[in-house]
Amino acid sequence: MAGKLIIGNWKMNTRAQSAQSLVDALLEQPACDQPWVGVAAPAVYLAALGARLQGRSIRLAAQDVSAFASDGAYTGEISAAMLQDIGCAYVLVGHSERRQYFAENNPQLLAKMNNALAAGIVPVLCVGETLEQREQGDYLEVIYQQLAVLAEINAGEYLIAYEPVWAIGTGKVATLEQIAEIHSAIKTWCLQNAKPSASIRVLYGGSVKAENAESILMTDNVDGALVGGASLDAGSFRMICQAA
Ligand code: G2H
Repeated sequence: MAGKLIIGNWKMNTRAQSAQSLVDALLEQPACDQPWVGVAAPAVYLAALGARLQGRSIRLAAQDVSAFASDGAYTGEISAAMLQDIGCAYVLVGHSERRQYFAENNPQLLAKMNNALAAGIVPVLCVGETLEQREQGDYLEVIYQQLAVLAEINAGEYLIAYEPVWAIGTGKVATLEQIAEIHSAIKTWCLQNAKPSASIRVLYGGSVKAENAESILMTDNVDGALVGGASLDAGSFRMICQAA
């Protein structure tokens, strides 16, 4: 099933030693050491992991990037240029946890997307509805509002990750029909409203694990997976990569 992209999102987990061990374990697995596999590690470990990944195929990813474009007095911020400097290929933008805990909004996310693109990093715009929004029935409108950022992007390659908030870290997985519906709707919206990316690729995220990866990855319009909890276990992540 070549052509699917798998990105592990470690979130705020690991320590220096366990992060290195996890990457080492992945590098030992041919299914993982592939250019269509990425690891989004905590920012403090990216440089060391980037050095470890030199000359290997796994891509380095960041979990966030500053909305500020240039160097300056922005305490605590990490710029796209810094991420590019240490070899990041991807950066997550607007993960639901950042929308929830840091109130990230579309103008900020547009700035982050543009900064990543200017630095030659592929941004992964994360979208998804809460359980309440799904139950109210207006989940497509919620997702379209989140996608609106893409209508402001002028050029460059980006990815989209559909992550229903109610399926994140909960063990609840969207049904294959729900996934197919939203992925199709996202691609249709992009064709009608977004400045074209090289191709429109949509990853699914939300309790992806070894047991369900293959069926999810075979679903129409699913171009890969963003994997949280299961990416912290090398054996589980290997099986997900094998399904790709
Ligand atoms: C969604 C996903 C990875 P998990 O946040 O981004 O996490 O697989 O733990 O649901």
